[in-house]
Amino acid sequence: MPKTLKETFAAKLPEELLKVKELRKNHGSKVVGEITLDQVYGGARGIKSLVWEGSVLDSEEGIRYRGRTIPECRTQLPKAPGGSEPLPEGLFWLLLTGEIPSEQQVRMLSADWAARSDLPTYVVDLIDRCPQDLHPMAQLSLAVTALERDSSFAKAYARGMNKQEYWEYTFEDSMNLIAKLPSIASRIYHNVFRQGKTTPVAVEKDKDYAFNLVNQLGFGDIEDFTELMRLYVTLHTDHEGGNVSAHATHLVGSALSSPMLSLAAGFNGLSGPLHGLANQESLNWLQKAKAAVGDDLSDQAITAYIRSTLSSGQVLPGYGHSILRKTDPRYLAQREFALRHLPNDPLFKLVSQLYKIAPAVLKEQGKVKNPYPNIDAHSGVLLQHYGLKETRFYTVLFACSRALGVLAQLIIDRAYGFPIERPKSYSTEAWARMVKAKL
Ligand code: CMX
Repeated sequence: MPKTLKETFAAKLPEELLKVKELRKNHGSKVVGEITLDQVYGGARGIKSLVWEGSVLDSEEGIRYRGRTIPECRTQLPKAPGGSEPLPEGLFWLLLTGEIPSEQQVRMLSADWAARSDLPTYVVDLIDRCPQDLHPMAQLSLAVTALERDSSFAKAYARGMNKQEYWEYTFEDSMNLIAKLPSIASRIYHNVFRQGKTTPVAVEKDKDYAFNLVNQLGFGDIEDFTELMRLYVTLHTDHEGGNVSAHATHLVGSALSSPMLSLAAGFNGLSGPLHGLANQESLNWLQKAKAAVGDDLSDQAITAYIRSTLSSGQVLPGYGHSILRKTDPRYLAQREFALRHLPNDPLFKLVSQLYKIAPAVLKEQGKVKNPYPNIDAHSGVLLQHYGLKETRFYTVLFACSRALGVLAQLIIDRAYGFPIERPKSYSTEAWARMVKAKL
């Protein structure tokens, strides 16, 4: 019998802990950077202050998961029988352990998640009582917060557990959370967009995470949609530690709040339009653009429409990034999928034309540091192609994926015994004194 994920992580942990111990013992007092006042006032951009094992983002190349690029992950991670896109289960395994799992190990993880997927009645009732006009992300956050009642970490802490055990309870809670997300997400979807007239079908215990997500939403008969969701969930998991959802989960987790409360904090951050909500905003924008230009996808018509958005003081959703300075490879992976599966979709044609035109128009402004598309410029077009057209739901799908990355790191945080976070702050007067400025 091959090792389970928990056994694999536990087996590697002593070696990993020793590496960190030696690194800090021998180099702990070395200087690793300096900061400017502009960085302090500029959203801490570029300040090196976080440890994040699963992925590192290079401004030119994009994300690498445990050293592997997206194209490498797409070929190396195990697939579903007959499928060609990677299974997100494999990426979760890679993020947590640094190892590519075998097919058998991935099947074991799919089965483990499916077995943990049932929702407690009080969570179902809570979701069902939400008003339909409460944003699906707020409903998701409520449901995840409510799962706190069943947190094994919180219960063990209340009993008085040993610090060495923190990660094991965090692992169990994280596995339960990830497993339940498709059932929560699809319940919200049926309530809000099908007026509660339909309910999600049961999780199929012998199927993978992405299949169950698509199937519970009601699209299980579209095979290509399941393949898309395998890719989609894999691509949205992790984008190193400083983005809002990752950092919020990690920060709240550092107070030893349960994985439920930590993840809910991350989801609340993901709900912002400058972060995860950009996928909703992006498709809304594309639909408005299509309504305005009709079939005229000429360079002139598209340029004029982008300019009208920018001149009204709005951002172009799906473009720009705090760290990336090139086209997001996650965008390119989705583009490749679209070229293969939906080359003639009218909105995909618009997205392609935008990819050609928008960077130059954004550059005209003279202030945008990265005029190229990010992941959110593409995802909505793929979802709407397969019939999932409710843009208000899109960030929930992002969340079902992002949970994998931030919870993998939360388990690592607890295993490494990271302390509560407490950066130093100063008033403007105090900063001014520090740089010897007169106010
Ligand atoms: N459209 C219009 N203006 C933009 C822009 C865009 N897509 N991207 C950046 N800018 C503007 C900024 O608003 C800022 O203007 P001000 O100086 O007037 O405030 C200026 O260009 C400089 O910004 P920047 O340094 O290039 O970018 P930031 O690191 O400050 O912000 C981001 C990054 C993603 C918030 C920004 O590019 C943006 O708002 N993009 C649109 C929303 C979006 O796609 N978000 C998703 C990002 C991916 C994710 O987190 O999921």
